[in-house]
Amino acid sequence: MRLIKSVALGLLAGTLSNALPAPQDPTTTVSSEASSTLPATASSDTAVASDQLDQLATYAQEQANATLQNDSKKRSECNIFNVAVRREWGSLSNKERKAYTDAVLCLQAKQAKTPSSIVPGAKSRFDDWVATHINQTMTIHYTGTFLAWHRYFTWQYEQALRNECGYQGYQPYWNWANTAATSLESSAMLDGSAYSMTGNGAYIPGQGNVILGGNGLPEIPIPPGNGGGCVTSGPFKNMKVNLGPVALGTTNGTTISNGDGLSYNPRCLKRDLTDYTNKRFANATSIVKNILGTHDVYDFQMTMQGYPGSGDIGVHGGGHYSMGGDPGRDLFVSPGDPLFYLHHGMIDRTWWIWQLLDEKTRTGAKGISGTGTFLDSPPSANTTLDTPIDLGYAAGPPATMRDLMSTTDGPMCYIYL
Ligand SMILES: [Cu+2]
Repeated sequence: MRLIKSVALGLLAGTLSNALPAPQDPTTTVSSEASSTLPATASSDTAVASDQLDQLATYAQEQANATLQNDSKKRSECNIFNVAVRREWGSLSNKERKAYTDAVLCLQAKQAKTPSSIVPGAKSRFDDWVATHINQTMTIHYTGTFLAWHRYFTWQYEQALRNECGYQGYQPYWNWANTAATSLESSAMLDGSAYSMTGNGAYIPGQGNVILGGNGLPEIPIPPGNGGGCVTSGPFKNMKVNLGPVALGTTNGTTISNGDGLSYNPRCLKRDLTDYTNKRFANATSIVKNILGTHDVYDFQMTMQGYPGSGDIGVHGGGHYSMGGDPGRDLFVSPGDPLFYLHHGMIDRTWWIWQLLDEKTRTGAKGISGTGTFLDSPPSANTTLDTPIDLGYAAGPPATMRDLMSTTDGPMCYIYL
């Protein structure tokens, strides 16, 4: 525990470089074992970063427990006895994994609440979430609401699984550091078994790069993965993606869309699991860099999403683009792949850990930075604690940013293990 405290204290005192061995950037470290296509990652440095991540998570748990036990200042009913605990997919039993995917399939079989006059392609309760994300994409990414909006979105999805589909567990998350250290397809989450989140798509040979960036910024070529086609196994083998595409990056370097993406366009779920992207942008070092290397929320959320022009797509883009496929590579339609919610579970966990290193500041007004539009274009008002977050037909009622800054002091009551 002493080391954990020193990590946090070092951060608070601004003496991080003295308190911790600096995690190395895997892209600049050359290992003799590295293949020519993957970023070289010295395993010892990765191990250091992995340990640091575990220590930081433990510290966050201790902080959260202390807050939950001391309820004099709290405005919610959340306490140490009723707090939900979200866990990593690999730590769930087969029974727990199947309970989760069964609940997702249940949501996909339930009628949509979105009127078909508004979103004709929304055919299921699951699609209500996809439609809401499509409709709000330009006002929830690179905005002041990014972190809180996706926190609420994921939490309401978890609530629907529990309240509408009888799921007794909580939202699992995908620790990118684990799959970056091994491979996506060898993980319990993506091995394609009946107890996975379904695996890769069928292999399509000869794919080219997906090109990100552009529009005046340097291009970021993302190599194809080792799938690309329809998924072939696991619980979501037969699922239909009904909405989109809106801005789907393809492996011939183009982007395709089907108008506003709201019409009915049923097709298979495609994946193109891309270890390169996971290892390059969402490894243990990049996660720790987010948490320890950033001192204000502006830097935290920009590092996470990637500073435009930096050539880095951050852990957020890293997770999304390592799923690949359709709708995984579509910024608008990405919640159409059920893996989205495990990815955003980890985004939220990373924010949660970072917040608990300086809880008062980072769950208050100073924990918000940005406006209501994508990179403030067109210019819009600053996001504040009073800014409403409305998930449309997916879930109500609207919350405010104030409700969403803490996972234990407001309408929500959960922590991460
Ligand atoms: Cu999003």
